[in-house]
Amino acid sequence: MNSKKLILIGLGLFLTNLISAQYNNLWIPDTLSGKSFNLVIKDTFSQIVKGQQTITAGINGKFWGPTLIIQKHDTVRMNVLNKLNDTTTLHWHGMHLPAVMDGGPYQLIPPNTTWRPYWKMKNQAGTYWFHPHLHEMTMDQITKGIGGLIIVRDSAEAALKLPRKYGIDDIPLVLSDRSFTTANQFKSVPYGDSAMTNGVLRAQFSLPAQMVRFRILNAAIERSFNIGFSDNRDFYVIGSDGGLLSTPTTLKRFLLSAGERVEILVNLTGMTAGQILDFKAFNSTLANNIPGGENFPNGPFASAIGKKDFNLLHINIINALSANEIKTVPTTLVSNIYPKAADAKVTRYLSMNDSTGLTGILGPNAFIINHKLFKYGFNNYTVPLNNTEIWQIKSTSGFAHPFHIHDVEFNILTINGVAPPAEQAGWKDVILVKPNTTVRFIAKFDDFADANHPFMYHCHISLHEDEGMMGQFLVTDNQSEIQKTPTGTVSIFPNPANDRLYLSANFNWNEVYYVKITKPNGATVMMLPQPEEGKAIDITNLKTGLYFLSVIQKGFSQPIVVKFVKE
Ligand SMILES: [Cu+2]
Repeated sequence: MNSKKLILIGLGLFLTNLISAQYNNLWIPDTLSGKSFNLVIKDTFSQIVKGQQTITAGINGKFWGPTLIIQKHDTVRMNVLNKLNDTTTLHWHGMHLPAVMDGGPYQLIPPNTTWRPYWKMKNQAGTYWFHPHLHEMTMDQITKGIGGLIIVRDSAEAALKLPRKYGIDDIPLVLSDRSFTTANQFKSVPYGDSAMTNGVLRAQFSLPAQMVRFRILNAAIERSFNIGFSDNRDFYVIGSDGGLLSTPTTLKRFLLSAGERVEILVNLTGMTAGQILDFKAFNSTLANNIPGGENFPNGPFASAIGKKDFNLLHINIINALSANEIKTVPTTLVSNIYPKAADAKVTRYLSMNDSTGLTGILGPNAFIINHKLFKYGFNNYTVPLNNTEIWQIKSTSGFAHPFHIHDVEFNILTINGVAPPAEQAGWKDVILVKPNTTVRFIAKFDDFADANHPFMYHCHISLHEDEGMMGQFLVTDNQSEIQKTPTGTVSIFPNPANDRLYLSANFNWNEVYYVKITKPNGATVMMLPQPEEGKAIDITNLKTGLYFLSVIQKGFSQPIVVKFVKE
């Protein structure tokens, strides 16, 4: 071989490395499976850009958190320890559960406190997530990276020929965007200058030449992503927020808004190893009033990728894993039974508005719902337990807002009077309501929520939510007012205690709504929503000393307080 040829080969290798150096390998979050999950939220550092590390927050890690894999019908127990310096909350987005377990803005977890919610998984197989929901701090805490995915599995999904090898042909893709200071730190802004996939800038990943499944979450603060592929190939939507559709639907573009999830199949069969493909956001075609479609040259809503097309994942094709991998899209998926409009007991009329003149914490430009800013302690609706209801969301705002409601998965009846497109006709918990648009959806409300722990509905653009574009509702079979002073008594044994604590009450245990353990200085160390009767409270991790244990009875605002000593 002559030297000229060697130089050319060397140059070729150099260029290849240079090209791949543009990209960073996609990070796939670890999985946790089972019925009990330990989640530690903490401040940390992460190497996101070259040079100085970025101050981040993560769950059991440096940025974002593990993917929880949960079987339908299992009772799951969460041990959430807040090691941040600030109070936070952890909301189980899309989960059908009692409000006291929901992790909304009323279920505060102070620093160094363990919160132990539990619930029976009623959701069907699908992609859900969890994230902080501390009012006025949601945007900051999500920006730092706190969150994680939940994959629910069930027998109906397991019976289908779908890719489900996590991280191999079933790929979690968490889309967001960030801006950095010159010192590589996150800016808490509605729009970032760089797209981020699973916490990675300019992500690349190798995918086999076969049918591949993407579970895509929009975890951005404000931006929507108009997803598609660089060669404009078809993809197949198989699932929306609350589970699989009845049948797949073929698309080239899908507009995914903040908080929303979509599951798609992309058929890479027939491609050859070494080929490349880009998964992109085609945001240049978005209207100015769609999040991400603005093209401000400067100001708080300007960003380098506003109204532009940009990459979300650079895909390097590798050989199919075997000759008998899935190559076709199923013709049908699951049979979904939605509530019927005729079963609705009431229609509630909500509107999303521009609040010219109303001043929120972030200034006078807040968007609002029903012409009111969110106010702690103010209840907007009381839904009778087990009611089927139609909610109509009418936008008078000049900007599109992704409407999200807690507790239920809903089914869209109409958008501006006509049936929704197939990809939005399944179970949903977020819907982008565009200007001059009216969305009607139906849902059944069968989880309890009282004024101590209400459910929320809000715009899922965290900035708008923090500004007060939110409301709350109760779900109750008992319309009576919350009373102040409880009459019951609670006893603790053993006392002093070493590792396990048992409680008994002189009233029906089902009335126990909340148990909280605090130190004499008032600092909370443990929060136990609706602890089960006869089940020991594990206090192994408490330091020795005196503690106060408060029991809140359903329907009362003041707790019953008893003391105990940890030996
Ligand atoms: Cu909004």
